Amino acid sequence: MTDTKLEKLPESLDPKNVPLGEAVLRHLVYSVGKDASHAVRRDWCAALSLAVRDRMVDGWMDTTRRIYKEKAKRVYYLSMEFMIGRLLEDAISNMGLTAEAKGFFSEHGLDLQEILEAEPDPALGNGGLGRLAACFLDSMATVGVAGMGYGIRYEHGIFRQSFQDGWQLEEPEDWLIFGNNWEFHRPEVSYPISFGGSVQQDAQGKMVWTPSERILAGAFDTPIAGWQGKHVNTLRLWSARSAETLNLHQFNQGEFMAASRQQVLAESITKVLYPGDHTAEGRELRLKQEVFFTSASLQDLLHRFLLDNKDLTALPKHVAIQLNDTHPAIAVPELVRLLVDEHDMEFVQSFEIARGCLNYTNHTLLPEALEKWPLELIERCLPRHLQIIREIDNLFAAEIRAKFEGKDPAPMQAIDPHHGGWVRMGNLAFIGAKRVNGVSALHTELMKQTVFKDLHEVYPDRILNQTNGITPRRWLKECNPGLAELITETIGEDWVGDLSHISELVPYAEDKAFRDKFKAVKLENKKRLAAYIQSEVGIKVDPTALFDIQIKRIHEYKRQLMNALETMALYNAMKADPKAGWQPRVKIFAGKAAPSYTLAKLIIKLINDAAKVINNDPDVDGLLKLVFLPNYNVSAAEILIPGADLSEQISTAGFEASGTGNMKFALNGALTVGTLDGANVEIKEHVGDDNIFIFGLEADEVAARQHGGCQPWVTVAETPRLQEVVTQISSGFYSNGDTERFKGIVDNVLAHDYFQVTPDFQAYWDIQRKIDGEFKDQDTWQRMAVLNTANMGWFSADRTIRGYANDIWKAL
Ligand code: Z16
Repeated sequence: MTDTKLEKLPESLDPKNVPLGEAVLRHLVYSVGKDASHAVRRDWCAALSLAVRDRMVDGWMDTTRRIYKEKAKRVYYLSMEFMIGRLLEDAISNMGLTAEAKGFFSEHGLDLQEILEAEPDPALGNGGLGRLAACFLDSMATVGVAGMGYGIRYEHGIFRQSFQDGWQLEEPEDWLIFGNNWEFHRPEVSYPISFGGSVQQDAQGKMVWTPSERILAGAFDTPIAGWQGKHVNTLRLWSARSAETLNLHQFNQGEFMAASRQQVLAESITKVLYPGDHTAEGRELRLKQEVFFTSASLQDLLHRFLLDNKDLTALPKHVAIQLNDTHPAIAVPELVRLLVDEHDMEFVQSFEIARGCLNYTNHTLLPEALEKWPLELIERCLPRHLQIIREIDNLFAAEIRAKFEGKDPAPMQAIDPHHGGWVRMGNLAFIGAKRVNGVSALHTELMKQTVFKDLHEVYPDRILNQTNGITPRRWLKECNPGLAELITETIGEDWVGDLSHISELVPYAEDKAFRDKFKAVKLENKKRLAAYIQSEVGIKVDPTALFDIQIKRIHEYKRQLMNALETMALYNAMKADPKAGWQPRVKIFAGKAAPSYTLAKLIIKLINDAAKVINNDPDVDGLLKLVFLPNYNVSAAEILIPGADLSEQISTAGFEASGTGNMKFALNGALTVGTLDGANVEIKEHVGDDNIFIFGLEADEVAARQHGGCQPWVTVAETPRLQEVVTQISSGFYSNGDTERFKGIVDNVLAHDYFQVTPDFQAYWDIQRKIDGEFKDQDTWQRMAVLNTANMGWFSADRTIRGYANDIWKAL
């Protein structure tokens, strides 16, 4: 640091002393370099972002100073994914600048909403896991946890989805193409990350790793302001570059490609997000991504710790690290390696330190999602880490043998020696963690009974639950301004910073005038959604129909197929008797399928093909529409969720760890049709049995059926509406007579049906018809809708973060 007398900046430089509009104009000209008369929306968006960012910086530095002064415990949230979505509205809203910004732009004949929409949507994640990390950033800053997010600055986020003849097409996403006005590049913050090579013992007996490849991790910081901007945390994303400089000699000889080889190889590490959501990606590049951001983050946090501490044994007192799934589980051996190899500590003590800081969140029980790496790959890329993993495994085995006589530690160890040898990252994370948590009450129980049964028996105090939550700022205040205003004018604004206050709405469920206003807001939101549908896919829908929405990644266990089959059965029934007084419905789907998930992509094609038939059939015009919206992302969710009447949460019981979309819908006054799965169970407890539509098999029944042989073809034969639909699909009714196209789906349902679509179909049909009836009684429906909004306070991510802070991090 330089020696300067300059401690406090002159008042005149404080951005708060300049009206926001003036700051925007100054940035437009002097930062963006555009004349107001030539500026396009994107330029205004850039100028506004920079002006708002200026307002955040003081709070950001204050927060840093306060953390130092108070020696607050630091929390590091390590996540491969942060699905942050657009940041400008969040920043304006949390900084209390909405009215000022709106006013300035309308004075100049511009619409703030349109300028907000010019911001690209950073989609640095696949689904719930990445969005949860983003909600946690907002809540850590709101609650006042000294938290920092660490992740990867992917050049390309999740692919952009479009449809070609109803088939999913994947195109690269390019969020950085016009620059990123939120981030601060920190060229001076850079750490080496090593791979390959070999390990030798030196004369003192110390292990010395000589890597064959070295890459640099560079830091990019985004400030994250909590509600009312008092506390501003940092999201630090790492970008890879080569440690080698350009080979000028080769370059001058005209060998341009060869000269740039090192750069290209290094930069490939942070090029693109892997698009699999529930599949472990066994590729070397994925392993390198995981090591890359985990090692950079650990080096960075150790460096920060050592700025004002000398004794690394005190690390667990000052630092808590949360591993978001097993993706950063290499942190267990990496932290030990840094302590032993770089800071000359003993192995056993180093492992105790690691086990004092690290915690692991599990997000799924699906076996195909549990990461495991071939020993051969770990040995080749990370020879020193493999040695340390073996040492940790030995220490763990000794601990088990000492505590439990006759217990075989082998099935619990990180290394599975069978079939060529594997490193099981879930086991490694569990062994190296102080606390392990699930993400809903049911999921945590199932963790104890299934994947971590044996480890739970030997460490019964390690597993605990932290039910997921969502930030009410983005998922109510910003995405649903109409409802937010109605709530605020009814009970005041406290709910934004403390969602438990929303329960003050409960008595208003009995107030007819309030219900009518609530319904009017919903109708406006449905009109906005109808306009969005019209512009995206050209389908006209009636805003007074029942809007029934299922939006999430496409997966067999989420059972979009069951919803689609029910839609086709409803179509048949309506067509057979159009005058039977049907409740008009709009069935809306959106979601991406992993590019390699053939069956999921076929389900998309089936829905798109069915939409073509149903939407063009005059017999059901005004009764039924089917819509699949392309490129579902955070921005689309912000339009879809406020416009929903019915939220589809119909996963096979026992398979959805929590769900968070379920919470967003219910908070925005949609009723849930769902199974007793994930957080649905807890939503039911909060909103009340009478205000939610629960159906279907329960988790234990599902497990029994999956293990015992069941015969789906028999069930289909016994379920006439389902039988009819299956026959139509296989005879080419939705595929111009092509009987081959959907064979993959039909065969799967008839022969295996692992996810229990056939046994749940009739119950699903029945409850949907019950829903039709209840929707017709709008007074009762609106009463239930109000009670959903009013009873969702507990699902704030602020509550979740307090839970982590109290039970896991000891940081409040
Ligand atoms: C993901 O989004 C989730 C789990 C997982 O293993 C991988 C990804 Cl990318 C989801 C769960 O499916 C969902 O139930 C849960 O709500 C979410 O993680 C956040 O915990």
